[in-house]
Amino acid sequence: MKKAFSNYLSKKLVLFLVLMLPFGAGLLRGQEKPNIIFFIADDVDKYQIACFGGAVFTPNIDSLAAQGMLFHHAYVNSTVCTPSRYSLTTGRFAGRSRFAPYLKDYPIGSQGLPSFDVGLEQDLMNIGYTLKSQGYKTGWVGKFHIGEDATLNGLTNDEKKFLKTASPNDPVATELFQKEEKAFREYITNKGFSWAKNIYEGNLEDPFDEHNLEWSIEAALEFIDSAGGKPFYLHLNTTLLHGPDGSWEQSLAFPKYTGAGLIDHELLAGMPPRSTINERITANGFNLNDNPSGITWMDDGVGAIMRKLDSLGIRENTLFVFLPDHGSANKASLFNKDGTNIPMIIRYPAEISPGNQSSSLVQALDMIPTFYELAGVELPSEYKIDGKSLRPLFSDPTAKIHESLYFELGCARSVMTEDFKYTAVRYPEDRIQDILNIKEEDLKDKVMKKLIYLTGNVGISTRGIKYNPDHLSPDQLYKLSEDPGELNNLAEDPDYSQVVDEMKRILYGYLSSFEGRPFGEFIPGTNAAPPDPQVQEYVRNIQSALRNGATLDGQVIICDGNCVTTPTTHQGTLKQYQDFPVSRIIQDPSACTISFSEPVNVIQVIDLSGRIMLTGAGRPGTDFIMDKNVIPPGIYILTLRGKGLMQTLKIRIDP
Ligand SMILES: [Ca+2]
Repeated sequence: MKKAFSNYLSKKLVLFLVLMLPFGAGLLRGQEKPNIIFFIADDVDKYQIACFGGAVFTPNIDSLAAQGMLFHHAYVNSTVCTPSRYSLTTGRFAGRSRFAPYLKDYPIGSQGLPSFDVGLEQDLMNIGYTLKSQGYKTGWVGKFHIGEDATLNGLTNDEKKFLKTASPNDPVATELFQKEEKAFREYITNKGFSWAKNIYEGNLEDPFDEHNLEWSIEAALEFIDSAGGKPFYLHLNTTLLHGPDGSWEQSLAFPKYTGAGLIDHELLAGMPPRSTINERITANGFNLNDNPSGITWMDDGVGAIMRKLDSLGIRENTLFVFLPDHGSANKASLFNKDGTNIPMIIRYPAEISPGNQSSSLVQALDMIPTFYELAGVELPSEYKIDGKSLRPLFSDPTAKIHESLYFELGCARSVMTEDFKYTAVRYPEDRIQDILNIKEEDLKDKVMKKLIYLTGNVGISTRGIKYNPDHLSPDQLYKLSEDPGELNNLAEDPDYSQVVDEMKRILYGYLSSFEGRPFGEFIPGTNAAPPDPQVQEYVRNIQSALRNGATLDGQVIICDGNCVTTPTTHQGTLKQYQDFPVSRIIQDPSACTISFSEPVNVIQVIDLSGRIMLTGAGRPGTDFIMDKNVIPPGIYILTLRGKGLMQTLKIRIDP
């Protein structure tokens, strides 16, 4: 009722503005090109933002949503930095990349495995060049991480090696970081952006391996000031919240570490001092265990940009978009929860009335065509773009933009409708041979190697496998209305065979739009292959081990004999699970109690439908108690996050 009323109001408002247009300032405003701030965070799950339901202190992001539109069903198309950031810069699926190193790895005509080797093309068909050519000043600040390119005039291998063990106080280390940062500025401006400053090449590196949000925000504020009345586009990439929670807290103690080495003074960048973060979190009634400092720190950066827009009087005509490049707990998988489904917010007072929410299916790369439409850009015919402008949602949050969405990572491709998600994993022939070349007797020691081949790259999808071993299955179908956590694969269920066929047809529609890219039996060609029976047997063994309680230590399945370990929730010690800091689990009739050997900042118990049952924290010497009145006997996902730690484990609470 309330929503219907606000829709009614916003329609009235639009009508009013349309009627006003010929008579006054409305016309003038209509002709102004909007400024655009694309605030791209790193690895953020929805629960880490209060307006999406998190018990955390994020007042600025929440007010951004209150003044604009919040999206419940926004998705990224891939869940590691490089392919997602490629799409957020070009508006294209990463699998379309014509970046030379990607074409070298996967020549046209062969199946592509989009992950860390896609990158920006020489043809400048990206947001930075396109808006610049339309009169915009276009700026890049912060993290880059879109492919490694030999044309970059960066560090030599010897210099990189030196930095791995260099002291942060060594002036040579700072000189090298400055050289690298300068090379990236040149690289980004060569790719068509007007301006670039305070760049991190990718993830944080030794010896300055610490976040510095103020360093990014400082450059962002400088860029906004420098536009001087010209319309501007800012691609603002913070390194937060990448890395485990503990790393953010640690970084607060290093305000002079930057992506250009050591600087001589601490930056404020219009943000509240770092020293006040924790006291503000607790003063506002939040628990530091559930609300690690990094979340509020990131929010402070959003606040500084909002205040800058207000001080220049340009809030009304500035489109401010907040989203992360992907989720955190299930990054490197194609699962929605904590993977592809992201917290996305758009504030644009000129066209979006306050307090709107949309449940329409949208994807993050839709932002690029949205920006083009608002800036009045007509794309050249050679600019291939995916996605659609979200502008219809600004006046009608229920407008339907997409019938389906497409996802890609390594050997996996997914499509999603409002009701179902289908994933196909298809290994190309050369990859199948790599997998089969590992001898069975070597399985125990070489599981990691096998997983690398199975999952497309080191790290790709291993978190997804921990979450649900079915993530390795060649065909997966999940019914989202009943199973939003995508844990119950219905692909082999005869009742759903028609749905599988329909979802495969939708996937085929996407796949057939990629020129020169075969995929499995969908688009036959060169090295593309249907699922291999022998590989499937390996996959079934690994899945069976995981279902029987085996876990992954980093990228390795901890195996015992036949790849099966003891069940995970029985009374006794779990020390055999290295890196999983559980010292003991005690089951009694009323509760299951976990004791930790290391601090854990966030513990979550999630049921198989994706519902969070319990959130807490753990310290050595204190117990985390799962009361059976709160968590009835059954199977759950236990997620632990702490310093240098992110673990997900399936647990069973016995009656
Ligand atoms: Ca990322």
